[in-house]
Amino acid sequence: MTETQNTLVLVKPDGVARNLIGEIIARCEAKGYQVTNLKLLQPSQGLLAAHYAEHEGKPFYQPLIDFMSSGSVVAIQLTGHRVIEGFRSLAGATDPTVAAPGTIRGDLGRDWGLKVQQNLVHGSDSTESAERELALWF
Ligand code: DAT
Ligand code: MG
Repeated sequence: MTETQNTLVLVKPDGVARNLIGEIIARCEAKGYQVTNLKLLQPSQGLLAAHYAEHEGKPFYQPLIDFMSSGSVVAIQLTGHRVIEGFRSLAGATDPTVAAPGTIRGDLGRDWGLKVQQNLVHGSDSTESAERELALWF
């Protein structure tokens, strides 16, 4: 049975700065998913702290918050059957050096030797995360 599912995709500040918004959305649309909400914003510290609460206390936490507030972010609600899993597959592994070629991070990302990986996109990792994150960003 076809159940519509939503996920939160973020084009991170590195993706926006590198003019990859269109390329990233094109890959989502080419896969067959639908963009059902979208906005460009400069996220507040509060929004980012709530979004990344699970990572508080980790060594990359503050660098991650600083990086995510360093520029504009595009927030996208992406919709389709099994889109949460499907977008994670399109995005590839967290570490862009080992992310498979063919994925967004594998094709377009690299390690810049910084305290936090700049890997172009975020995608929700479960239905619970997707619902929580979409409520935060939209
Ligand atoms: P993902 O974005 O693949 O879901 P995550 O939720 O574990 O990964 O971490 C959030 C972001 O934090 C990730 O996109 C990049 C950064 N990050 C994660 N683990 C890291 C690490 N070990 N070193 C540097 N940055 C890391
Ligand atoms: Mg994550």
